[in-house]
Amino acid sequence: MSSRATSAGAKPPLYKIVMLGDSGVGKTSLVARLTNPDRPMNHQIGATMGIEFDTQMLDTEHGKVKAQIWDTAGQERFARVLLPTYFRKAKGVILVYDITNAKSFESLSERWMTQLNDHASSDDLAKLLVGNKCDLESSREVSREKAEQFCIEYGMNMLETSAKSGENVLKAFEELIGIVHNKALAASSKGKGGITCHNGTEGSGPNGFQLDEKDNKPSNDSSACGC
Ligand code: G3D
Ligand code: MG
Repeated sequence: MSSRATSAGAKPPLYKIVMLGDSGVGKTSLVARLTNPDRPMNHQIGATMGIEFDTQMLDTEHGKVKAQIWDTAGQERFARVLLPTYFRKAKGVILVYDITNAKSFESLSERWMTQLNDHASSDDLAKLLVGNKCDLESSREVSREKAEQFCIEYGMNMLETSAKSGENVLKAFEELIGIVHNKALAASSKGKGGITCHNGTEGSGPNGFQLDEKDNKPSNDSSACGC
């Protein structure tokens, strides 16, 4: 390991990232594909009824980092109540639409970007647009050009993925976490803080994510922080 953040016995930094997008676009399937890459897609996955998260170690150009990936139901009924908690201390967001469902793409600008701006400090937040279900090319309703236009408008990159085949799934999470980590390193070197350690303390500032990765409670672990 060669990075500054993961040198000499230090635990890798932990970043919270959140999945956003309409119900049915494949958010849960993308997370499952990332965390269990060899498992065939589970067609029994039900609509998520609250908030849940999973963690995954990912590579960046500056070494390994840990992503804590939050996933929620797309239903507005739940989302409205849960959004403040959902976005709290998030460092990155994956905005997901279904390339075979034009409505899911329109929801991004009509609903999800607004909620993002209302509940998250967007200066701080890295964003990636993901067009999922690219294995269903013959049913495509959203052109790449349209998605690219959205990216220009909102200032983010995009990838098309398939949770079914696995195409670009790892790449998408790695791309986002790479942006998040670079931002944190830049903030840290300016003395603003941004890298968060597993014990809930932070390298040099107040903006980190302070929940324990396992149980979502403040951590009591007082092990050494290597940030
Ligand atoms: P959500 O978490 O955004 O609500 P899910 O979406 O992950 O629950 O997925 C919704 C449905 O889309 C599921 O089908 C799932 O199998 C399917 N799906 C997810 N990603 C892909 C993909 O990349 N390609 C294809 N072809 N299907 C996908 P069911 O039938 O269980 O509703
Ligand atoms: Mg889900």
